[in-house]
Amino acid sequence: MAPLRVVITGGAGQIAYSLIPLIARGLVFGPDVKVHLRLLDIPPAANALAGVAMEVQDSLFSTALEGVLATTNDVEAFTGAQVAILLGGFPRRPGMERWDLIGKNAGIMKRMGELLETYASPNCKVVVVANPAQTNCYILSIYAPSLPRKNITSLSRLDHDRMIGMLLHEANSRLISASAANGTECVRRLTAADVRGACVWGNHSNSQVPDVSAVEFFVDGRWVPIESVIPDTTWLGLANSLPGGGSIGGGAEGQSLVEAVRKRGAAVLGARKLSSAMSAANAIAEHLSDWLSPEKSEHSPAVSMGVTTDGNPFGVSEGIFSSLPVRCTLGGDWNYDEGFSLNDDVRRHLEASVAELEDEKATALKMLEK
Ligand code: NAX
Repeated sequence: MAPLRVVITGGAGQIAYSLIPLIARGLVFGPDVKVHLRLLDIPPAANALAGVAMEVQDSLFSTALEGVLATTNDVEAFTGAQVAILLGGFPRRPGMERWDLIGKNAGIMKRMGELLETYASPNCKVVVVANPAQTNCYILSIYAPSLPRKNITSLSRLDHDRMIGMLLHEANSRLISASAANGTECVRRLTAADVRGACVWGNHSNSQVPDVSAVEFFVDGRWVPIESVIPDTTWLGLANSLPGGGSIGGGAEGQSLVEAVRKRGAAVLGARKLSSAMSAANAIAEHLSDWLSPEKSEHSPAVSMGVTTDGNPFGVSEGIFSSLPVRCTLGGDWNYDEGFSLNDDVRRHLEASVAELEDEKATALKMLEK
């Protein structure tokens, strides 16, 4: 069988550097799927890109990797692409307004859309990571009108995973303290597979809506509601901050869960002086593997994905892309998870996030007209 053609834009960037080994080891599309990687970057990054290609060769990734093309020629990179991972974008520079950034990236996405429309496989599956990720999906969908809208997605899995990570951190410390207090043996540590019902709705920005209202943990052989493990509803709720509470769940002192998830990217940036890369690459790998790997289970769990809002059952206005709960199905499709419903608090916050997405869309369109 011909290898799967996977284009990665921003191929010389830091997320690509963490993502390439995951793909090349067969951890994304399945161990039996051969991949031909097409790494694209812009001419000023050509040397760095060549260095990445050298390192790929030196890593002897022979299992899943059939070959690698490193190029600054976008037509060459996109020709025949069956999967497109769009990391390449214009970074925010000091003094730059958010709206300028949206305009610059809208121009890049316009070009990516044209490339997908003209040169990629007609059923190419796309994940947009470059920010503003959801609005970039919208721009792509305009300039790649033949591509089914369901094929265009954006990454909100990192926000989702950040929330799950914080919930697990908090749940495990409470379960371990409770078992120590009872004098019982230490309980089994919960892992991501022991959490269900989580979703991050809306934009990938500070307006995102981390929602734990339907979360359950698998404890002692049964699913139990989140409050029975973490009874602190102030921390869990959509309140903006805790009044002087202690640090729990791995967030900063006094932060609610929602606030900690929203600010996690900034916290990593503050600590590392570089934005999230390892966790972003891992989230992209999970997003793609849930969606496209033939290895996945028939009953995949609900996950957060940036998808078209057209025909969604949650009452989110149509014509944009937003993070919503979906279930991936075998064969590379996904459906909205209708098991989720919005409580009043979540709906109110989501409306604000959707208004921001509408605003970004209008700005991007205006900038493209200039
Ligand atoms: P880097 O700045 O390390 O790499 C970006 C690369 O893209 C650079 O090598 C640059 O030369 C290249 N590039 C710029 N314009 C291009 C174009 N027109 N065609 C091809 N390549 C182009 O950024 P990195 O840390 O890898 O992050 C990539 C993107 O992910 C950024 O836009 C970032 O904001 C976004 N993120 C999105 C996340 C999400 O959850 N949706 C989380 C992680 C990340 O912050």
